[in-house]
Amino acid sequence: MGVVNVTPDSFSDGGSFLEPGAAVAHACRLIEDGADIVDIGAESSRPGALAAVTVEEELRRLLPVLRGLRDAPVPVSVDTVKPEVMRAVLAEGAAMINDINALRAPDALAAVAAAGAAVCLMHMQGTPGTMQQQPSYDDVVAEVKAFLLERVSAARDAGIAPESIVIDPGFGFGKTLQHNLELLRRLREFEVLGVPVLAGWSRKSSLGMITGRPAGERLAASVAAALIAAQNGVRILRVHDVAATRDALAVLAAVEKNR
Ligand code: HH2
Repeated sequence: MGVVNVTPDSFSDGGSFLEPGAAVAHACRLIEDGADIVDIGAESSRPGALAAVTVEEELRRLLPVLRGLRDAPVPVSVDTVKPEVMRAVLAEGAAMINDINALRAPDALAAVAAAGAAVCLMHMQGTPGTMQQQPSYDDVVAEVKAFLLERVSAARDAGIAPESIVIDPGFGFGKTLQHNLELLRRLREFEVLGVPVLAGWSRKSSLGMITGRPAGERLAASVAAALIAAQNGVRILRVHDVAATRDALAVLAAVEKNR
């Protein structure tokens, strides 16, 4: 899953693709590089993000990009927490909603169910404004798993097809470095939920803590984390750098094939 941020303030690429033509061109580049899904987001969820984007502004950013990708050869996902935005982008051809809030907003479950769309349900402790202040768990894997199990049940009960549901432990969303590493190490345990697991480690601050590098210099660390996630059973990797991640996955696939 290749990331396209149509925002002025995303933590690693804010402002680069705010103009619709630039966003569409970037999405096409990611598809050429081998992305199987592109994920378009118009509201940053970076830690400490406070200024919520209005529905009107989010749609003003998203709709021209979706129109530009109408004939894209891969499904387009939209990263949003707002049911009004979900309904509008699904009507405009988006195939998937990627919700860092796991469809907890009133009417979000119904919006996805009505369109027969796919969804990614992500775990987050707190809200983007406060989530990194004091993340705390007794058992991070058990608690994230219990939350996702409840959200998968809610999605199924709302009429979302089981084969259209993906889960994500939400790396960096209300988690310390140690929480993120514990989840990465134990990703296989999420397979018991019976739906594909998605992971997003790309350029995240935990990688900065490990390497001491700023967001723009975390490519090697991001690829390493993606590879570990893939080895631990993750089916979808949400990344900014598709070509490099593809190469790493090709090496892993070659090793697995001749095992
Ligand atoms: N991470 C970000 C945004 N959306 N969605 C899922 N499912 N999983 C993630 O790990 C995830 C996500 C943050 O990355 P990015 O979109 O590059 O930054 P920003 O939120 O600042 O736009």
